[in-house]
Amino acid sequence: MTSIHFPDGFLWGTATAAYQIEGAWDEDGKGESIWDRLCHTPGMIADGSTGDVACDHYHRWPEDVASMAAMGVKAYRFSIAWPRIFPTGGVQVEPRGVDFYRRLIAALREQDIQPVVTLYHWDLPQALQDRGGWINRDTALRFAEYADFAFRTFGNDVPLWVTHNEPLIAAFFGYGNGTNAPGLRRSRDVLTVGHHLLLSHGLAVQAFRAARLRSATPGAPDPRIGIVLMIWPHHPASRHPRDVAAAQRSDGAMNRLFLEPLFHGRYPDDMLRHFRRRLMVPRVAPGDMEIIAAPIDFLGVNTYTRLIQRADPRDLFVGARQVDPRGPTTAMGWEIYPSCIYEALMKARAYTDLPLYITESGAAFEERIDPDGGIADADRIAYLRDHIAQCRRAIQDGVDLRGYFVWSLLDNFEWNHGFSQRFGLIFTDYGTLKRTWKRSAYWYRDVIAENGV
Ligand code: IFM
Repeated sequence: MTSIHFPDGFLWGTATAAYQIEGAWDEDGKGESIWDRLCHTPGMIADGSTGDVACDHYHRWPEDVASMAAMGVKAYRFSIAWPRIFPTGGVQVEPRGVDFYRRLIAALREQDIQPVVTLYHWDLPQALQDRGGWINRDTALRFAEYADFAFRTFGNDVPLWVTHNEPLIAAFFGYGNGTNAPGLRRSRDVLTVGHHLLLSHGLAVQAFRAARLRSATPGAPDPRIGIVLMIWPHHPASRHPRDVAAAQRSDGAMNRLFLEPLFHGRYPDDMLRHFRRRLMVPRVAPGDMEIIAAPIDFLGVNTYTRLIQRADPRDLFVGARQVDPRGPTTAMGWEIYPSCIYEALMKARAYTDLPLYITESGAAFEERIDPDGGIADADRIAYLRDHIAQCRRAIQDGVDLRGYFVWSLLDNFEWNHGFSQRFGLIFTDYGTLKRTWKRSAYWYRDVIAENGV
């Protein structure tokens, strides 16, 4: 295989999210989140597990930071648990939660690892859910206050800020089909939830601009702000016009419904018409779209596979059903389709020429520790290699791609799949919480050192 090199300064990173790794769910004054509540509700998580302990990163973070330093990663994307800082969503600050993130950020900077901080990776304070959660417009205002606090507290030490991770999942899976927290099936409110998430993003961007952050590192660029969207390509199962239209609708719901408001200040007309027939109408107040479309500095793209869609009127939301993958899959059942990276980046570029980052890319496979103590995850190495090659292809075709973040640093709590899906470069033994580098971690260390594959 020929070698592939990346532009100088390309940001090689790893990614995690608070609920998936931290544990310590009720320690040091942390408030309950909607994921705590969902996981404590019997029957909601495939293997009956919870994130109560998860990877115990809350206590073992020095070891995890040391691991990243040894791997040579340039950036670490993690999220702040909102209820760790504001146990009930606002007003009362919990200083022990603030200290935890302050120490983590300082340790990363000491190792020359850039912190990339996501403000919302789905763990809403339960106290806000009790007042309607994201159906209630007030939650967007509370989010802006929390964001403002985070900017003013940690801002100068964080070069890249992300308002939301995959608002699509928070809206459709949290409030639509109920598989994710808060586990509601309120299809008529889903678009309003999505709208309030986007509105809260725009309000946070306003707070960010008002905070006028300056880099703590002399000569380094000042902190920047963006959002992370899930952008997966949607392909029709056949050339039949019904399937083509089905793929357009699912692309509309998953991708365009978020890209268009952020970059064009409006929702896609075809999707508004489609959803109106299903009595799904977002509650938009005058001025909201301008707030949502406020200029940002970069866009993060999470992409893992493609979806092949067939028309199916029984589907509640888009009238489309995913057909079986057309090739080998990961343990999640997701087709291994490296071109998803290229197609997702091209899709993003059709909306913006802002710098882009692949903020998540990775795969779960079934694996265990070999008798010799190693974990020979050749399938993950092949996956990452082929997906990274697609990043290079996009750069060659003019995409301003600035970085690539492997999901995930370590095996962790995969939401409603519990601990059954291992995405990590590092193996987590959930009994002892011992971490063991998989072969892919060593491989990634070499990729970073050589700035290429
Ligand atoms: O684990 C998730 C992450 O929290 C959001 N993006 C997709 C990952 C894999 O499913």
